[in-house]
Amino acid sequence: MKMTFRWFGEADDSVTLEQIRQIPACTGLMGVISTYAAGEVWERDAIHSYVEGVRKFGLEVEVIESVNVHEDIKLGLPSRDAYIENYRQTIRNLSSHGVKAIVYNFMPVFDWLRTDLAHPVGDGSNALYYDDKDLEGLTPLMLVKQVEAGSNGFTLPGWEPERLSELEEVLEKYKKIDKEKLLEHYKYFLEGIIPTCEECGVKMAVHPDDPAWPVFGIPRLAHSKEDFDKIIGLVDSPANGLCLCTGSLGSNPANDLPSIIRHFGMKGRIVCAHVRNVKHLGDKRFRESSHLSSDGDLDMYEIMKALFESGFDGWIRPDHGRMLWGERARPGYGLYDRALGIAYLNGLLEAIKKQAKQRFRRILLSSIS
Ligand code: DNO
Repeated sequence: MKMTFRWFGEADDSVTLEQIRQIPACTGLMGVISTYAAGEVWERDAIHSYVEGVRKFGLEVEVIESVNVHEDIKLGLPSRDAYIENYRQTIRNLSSHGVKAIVYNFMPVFDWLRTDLAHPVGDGSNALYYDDKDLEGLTPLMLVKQVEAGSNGFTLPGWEPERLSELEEVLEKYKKIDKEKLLEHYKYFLEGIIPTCEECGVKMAVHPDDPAWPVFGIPRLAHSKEDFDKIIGLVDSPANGLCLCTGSLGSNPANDLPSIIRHFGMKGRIVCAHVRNVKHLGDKRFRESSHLSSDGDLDMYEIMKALFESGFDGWIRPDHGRMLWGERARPGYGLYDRALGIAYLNGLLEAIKKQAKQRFRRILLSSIS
């Protein structure tokens, strides 16, 4: 398991590489090059300067996040073939710079969604928050404006302005798309790109819907064990994998995370993991918490144990953190709480590994005595 950190690039992140490299056990990034709009080819020069800039700090860039899928692909429009070809070229370009995994999502229009980006936790810190009821009376456009206003001047991943500028037009097109149609379009996309991934040695990792249910009546395909079984079955290849995001899936208490992890881990389909905790506050209402098990409703020990015991050997990172100690950063992506998150995950992992070793030693001794 390799510990990593999400980083948006020098011009677009309040956290520095100097700080990231000082976090214990953090060996690399899940990187983002936020200059590209969905559908554009990520050029080799830009990838080169990002990757080389990071490597100077002794960190690896084996995973890239948010290579966004153009809406025309999800909508199944005739223009999709050109965008799929661009995606293939991006995969080739990333792989030529050592990238081995790509985190993406197939959520129509929105990436992750919150109704409050700075919800008071009660101890002076604040965190991302969602209440389905707050969406009542809000149009998608109003929500976008609200998110922009609360984002501390940063662009939030998945909320890139160029992507959302044609929001109303795109939403209108989705009126004709149901879950089955979306799944067909997803299969077409995967059939287009997975052979390229196999040629290049790159694995795709689909991020779950966040929150783990449809919003604004638009279909969503990736928020339960059953959904992921369908997705990995669309194209049966180890390159068609998952980004197991505990906070996204865990927003729905019906998702049993350790069992989901064991299920897909045993199949070798978990490519990477985002590990964080959430506090359920009611029906479709939650607040993000610190990573600590007792601060939220997810059992982080069982989650880490399931990852370890299912033989997961991919990349892991802490996810959204609370805003602490007066830090001013992109909501969810400050330094402090994510670094605390890593320290905690490191501790859990050390204990889990030592327990496994002791158990193994005991079995060995009892078999020879
Ligand atoms: C949320 C992130 C997502 C993820 C994208 C991948 O915080 O985990 O933005 O990176 O869905 O496309």
